Amino acid sequence: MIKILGRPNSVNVQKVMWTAAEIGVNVDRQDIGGAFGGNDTEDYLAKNPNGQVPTLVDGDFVLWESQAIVRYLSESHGAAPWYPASLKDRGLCSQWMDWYIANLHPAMTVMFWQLIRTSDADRNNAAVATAAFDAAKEWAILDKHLENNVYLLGDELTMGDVPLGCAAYRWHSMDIERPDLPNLKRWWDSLAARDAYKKHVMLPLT
Ligand SMILES: N[C@@H](CCC(=O)N[C@@H](CS)C(=O)NCC(=O)O)C(=O)O
Repeated sequence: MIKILGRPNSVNVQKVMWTAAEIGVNVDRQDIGGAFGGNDTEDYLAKNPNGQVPTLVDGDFVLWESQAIVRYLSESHGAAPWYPASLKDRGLCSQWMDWYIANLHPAMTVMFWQLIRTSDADRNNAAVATAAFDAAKEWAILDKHLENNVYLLGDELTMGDVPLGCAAYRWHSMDIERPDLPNLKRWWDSLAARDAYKKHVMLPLT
């Protein structure tokens, strides 16, 4: 069975676990990283030299980088529309997946660390406000796209929704000022109604 090494409250592990659940792949997830530790051992670093989670182990094949793992599972076990049949649609999935990392993840990380992992006394509220402002500009781009699309690629949920979908839970759950982005909210509400998303993504922020 495919193993996923990584703690369930990691957003990057969540991308992988949500994907696996949507496409019906049974995986054996093991608690590594964060409070569980185990990601600084010689054995773990031999698999993933970054000492980060997640890491996939499929027989003698090892893969790290959450979005590479999402693509690997989707291509090996998923079917259209989740793993789109057309090269162009797969390109569009990658576009949104990579856009999330490049444009939204930095600001989302600042907010998460400041609001969830930093004590009230030590919090840099100016940094939170700046990150929320920067992220809102990016979420507005997605909101505009979702004006005419139910999901990122149109009418069907695909692997391209995964990274932004995981981040959307955090965006709507953290104590920040959010502009009204109705299409984004409608898309996120539709994700939040899915069993696999509830089980793997909508976990307490810790
Ligand atoms: N680019 C990597 C980033 C992985 C990453 O930053 N993982 C974090 C958790 S979200 C981590 O391993 N932190 C250390 C730990 O959990 O101990 C990916 O997408 O897989």
